[in-house]
Amino acid sequence: MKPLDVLIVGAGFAGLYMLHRMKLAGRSAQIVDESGGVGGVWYKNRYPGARCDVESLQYSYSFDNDLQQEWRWTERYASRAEILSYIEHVVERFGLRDGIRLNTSVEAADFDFKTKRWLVRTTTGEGFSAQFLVLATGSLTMPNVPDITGLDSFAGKVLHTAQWPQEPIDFTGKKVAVVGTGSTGIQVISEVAKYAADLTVFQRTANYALPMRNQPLTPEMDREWKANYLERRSRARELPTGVFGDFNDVSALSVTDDERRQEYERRWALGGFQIMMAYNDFLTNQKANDTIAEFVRSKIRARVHDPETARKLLPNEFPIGTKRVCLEDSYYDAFNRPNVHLVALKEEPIVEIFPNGIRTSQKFVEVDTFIFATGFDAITGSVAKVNIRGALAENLSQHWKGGPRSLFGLGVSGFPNLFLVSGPGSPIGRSNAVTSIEQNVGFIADIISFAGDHGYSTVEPSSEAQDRWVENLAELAHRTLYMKAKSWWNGSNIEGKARVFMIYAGGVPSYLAACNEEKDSGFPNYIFG
Ligand code: NA7
Repeated sequence: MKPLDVLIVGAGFAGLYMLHRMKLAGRSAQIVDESGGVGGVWYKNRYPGARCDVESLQYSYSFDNDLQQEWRWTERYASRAEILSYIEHVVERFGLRDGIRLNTSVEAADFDFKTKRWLVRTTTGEGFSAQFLVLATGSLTMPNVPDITGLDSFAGKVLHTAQWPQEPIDFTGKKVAVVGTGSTGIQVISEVAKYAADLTVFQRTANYALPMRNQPLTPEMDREWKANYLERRSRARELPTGVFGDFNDVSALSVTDDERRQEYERRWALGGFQIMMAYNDFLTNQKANDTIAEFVRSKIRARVHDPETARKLLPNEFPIGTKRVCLEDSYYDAFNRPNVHLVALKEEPIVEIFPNGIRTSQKFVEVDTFIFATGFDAITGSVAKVNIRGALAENLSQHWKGGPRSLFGLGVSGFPNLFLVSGPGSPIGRSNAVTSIEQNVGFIADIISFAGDHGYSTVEPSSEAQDRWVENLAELAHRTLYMKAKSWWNGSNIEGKARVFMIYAGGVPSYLAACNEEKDSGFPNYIFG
């Protein structure tokens, strides 16, 4: 077994930064990743149209000012290809390549109480003995494929957006069915609509999608951001989602209808999530939420020509923002094309899939390619297939059956020397993932150093502190409207999964304050041994 200080699982933004920090600290560290390349979620989700919905200048590392000053993004919102080039650049720039073992999955990890080390078995037969095990396995790792009667009998191609083949697929002249209209579905539909002979979209719940207004990043825009990078990064950390923007800290109900409408129009024209920052109570006050939800519906009505299709596309089953709001530039326009059709599954359910198509309660649709954009068993799904055993009788996945338990989303009582980056209970999903990752990795690096400096060989959260954190999470979520939506944030997108809001709902600043206080007071909520 190869001895290491730290074994890191996952070569996405989180794992790579963890490796960098461990190298800087002089620790022996290694990444293993099941994929054939680095990039994590960006490596796997290679469907056409894949793009990040956080602006490229923000969805990038901030830990190295030379890196952020020198890297030149070409678009306001980066495509998957550009993000992957950036990640490859980071790997080269910081000399990380040698520390990454690809095509290697962890099968089992057991904490050995005699040696106080994690003994880790991988699919390649290689074993590791590591003092610390860091799961940087991402939130959106385990694809969800619905169990539809007859799917096995389908004679054409079946694709899931997160398990896309390496070779490009030509949809020209094809009869395509897309199931799912989340962020991913909206992107893939916008793109495939341009080529398919026939595209049928199967929508279970209509979603709110705002204009992305993607555009080339001009030299002026680039210069302006870079001249203010440090202040903007720091201001972002003071805002609820950790994303820099014009956050207006007043209630939507504190202004007149006219003023509010003007403000929504102004921000609509700017694009992106700017409109979600127009007022501070969209997620806590149903009436405030109704004002913006209705504004968005009015924009959808105006975009989609056929009134019946527009009606089906109107989101009205959950408050806006209680599951990830989507961004689009041509999604609603796709439904104005003659080759694109919409099936609203709650009005017209699927009956069965046949070798050459699909029958709904109202018709038969010929299909030669199915695309499932049906999301993920998110956040906890990534640990489900790995047998991780600490001090408890059950493994981590079994331990989380009733809902995940952790302290800060970074560690679990009963699992010594195990860390998670952006685990359940952290602000992941409700924040700029890259900046949350950097902060999480920084915290983990600090606690590992603290343990080393004080001669401790083990560290884990105390069960009392963890109970308090879990209670606090539930309390924060219940002060919001988040539980009104079925989403991957609260587990209700997966049948049988515990319905628990898995994300820290108190906003980035108070999460950071809690982590900083923990560190500054010498990690009192951890047990060292
Ligand atoms: P999401 O946001 O979980 O969306 C999944 C979509 O698939 C959503 O429209 C679901 O409908 C739909 N779905 C899931 N199961 C079914 C079945 N059985 N039948 C029909 N439709 C189904 O995943 P995404 O990949 O789009 O986005 C994940 C994150 O990536 C996103 O939040 C961003 O952070 C980036 P539902 O709404 O549940 O009725």
